[in-house]
Amino acid sequence: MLKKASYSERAQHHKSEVAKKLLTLMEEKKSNLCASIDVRSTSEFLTLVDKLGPFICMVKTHIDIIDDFTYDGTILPLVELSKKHKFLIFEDRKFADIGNTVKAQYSGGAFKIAKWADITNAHGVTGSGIVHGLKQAASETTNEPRGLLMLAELSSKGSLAQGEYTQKTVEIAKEDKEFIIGFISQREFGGYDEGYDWLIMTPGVGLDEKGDGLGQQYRTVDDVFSTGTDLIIVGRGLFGKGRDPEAEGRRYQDAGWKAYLNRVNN
Ligand code: BMP
Repeated sequence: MLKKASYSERAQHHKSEVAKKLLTLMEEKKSNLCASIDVRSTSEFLTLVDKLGPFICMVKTHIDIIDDFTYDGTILPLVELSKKHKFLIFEDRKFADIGNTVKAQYSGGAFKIAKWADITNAHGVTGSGIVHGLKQAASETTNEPRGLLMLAELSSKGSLAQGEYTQKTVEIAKEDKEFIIGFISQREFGGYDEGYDWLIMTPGVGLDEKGDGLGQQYRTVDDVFSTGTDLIIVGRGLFGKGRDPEAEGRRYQDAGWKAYLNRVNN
């Protein structure tokens, strides 16, 4: 079993304002659950966010799959809900272009992600310019703190993000201790000796299914915590067909919190 400090201890020492905020909230709400609300309509999206709000520390969006998206109709109520229930917002944009292009994609277009998402993520495939482009966009768009996750590994079958690619992505993350808060990955990458306290956020988590027939691979909550996860990302396990989002929200929150306590107490 890997040993890490408690969320509240890590909040005290973290160099990133966003990471501090998130870790504090996790301890306060006793939740390391991020709900991935991948639905196509604004009303279904907001209804699910409101139902799951009490059980989660973060909402993960794919804002570009919402058919009736408008900034005022989708984003403003989402931000209101984030204040009502106290959670952070993570837009799972998976940026993957040169710095100059991602800078415009992050701050502009219809979505204006940098304005409302506390956290977003990027692939390492184009090199470290992507980090500089996103960081510039954040500072030119808002005074609110923003954080970036690097996609070091993916949950899907046959993912090419492994071995040397993953290691090189971890190297990119070392370039910025403040803006880069951690990884989307299936395990942790150490870094404590060098002064990094990366947050490990893991999708592909499910307590009932093993996969989805389209390459997704699910691991249990205990399994991902045993390899260093700090925060579990769950989508269809919470609101898929026939599921009661409130009951599942509580179930995954409890499972995540137990796995966390087990790690810090042992
Ligand atoms: P679900 O729990 O319904 O399988 O959803 C998982 C979510 O996490 C999706 O939004 C997907 O885009 C995202 N995701 C993933 O499944 N695996 C990864 O490695 C990275 C992801 O962002």
